[in-house]
Amino acid sequence: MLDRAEPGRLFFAIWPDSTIRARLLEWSEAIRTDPGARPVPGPNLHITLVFLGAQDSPQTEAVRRVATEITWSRASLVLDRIGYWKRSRIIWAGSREGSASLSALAADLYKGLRRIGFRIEERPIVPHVTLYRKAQRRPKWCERSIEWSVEQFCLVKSRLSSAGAQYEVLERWSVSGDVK
Ligand code: 3AM
Repeated sequence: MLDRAEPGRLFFAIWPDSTIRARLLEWSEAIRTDPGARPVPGPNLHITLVFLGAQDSPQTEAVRRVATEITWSRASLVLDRIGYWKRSRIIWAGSREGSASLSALAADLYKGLRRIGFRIEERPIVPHVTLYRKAQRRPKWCERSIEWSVEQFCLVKSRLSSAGAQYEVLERWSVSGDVK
C-alpha cells in the first residue's frame, strides 16, 4: 500500500527498454549468492541521473521546463561490471568506461536546476543500475556486456510503500529534446 501522505521524491533517470531489462534480469539472477539480498524487480531497474528529493507542484513544473530546454545527443553506455557497495549493501551493474554523454546530460540538468534556484549538491555521475538491496556479501563473478543506446531520459516520482519503492515515470524526453 502506498502511503498517501507521502508526497513522493523526484529524480531524473534512464529507464531500460524491455530488451535491456531482460538482459539485466538475467545477469542479476546469474550473480546471485546471498539469499537474503532483495533483487530489484524488472520494472524498477534504472539509472539515476540526478536526485531532487520531495518537490511541490510548481517546482515540479519548473523542473519539467528545465528538462525540456536541454539538448542532448544519444548516449552509448556499455554495462560490463558488477559492483558491491558494502556500506549501502547494494549490488549494481555499471560501466568501466562510463559515458561522457550521460555525464554531460547530468551536468546540464544540474546547471538548469541551479538556474531556477535549486541548491543541490552536484555529484559526479557513476552510472549504475542497482540490482540488489540489503546484500550482505559480494555477488558471484559473471562476465557480461550489455550495450545500451540511450535515447530518452525521464522524470520519475518515487514513493515508499511496504512492498518497497514504487516508481512512476512522469515524463520522458527524447534525444531531440521532444517530449514523447
Ligand atoms: O538508482 P539508485 O538505486 O542508485 O538510492 C536512491 C536511488 O538510487 C537515490 O535515488 C534513487 C531513486 O530513489 N536516492 C535516494 N535518496 C537520495 C538522496 N537523499 C538518493 N540519492 C541522493 N540523495
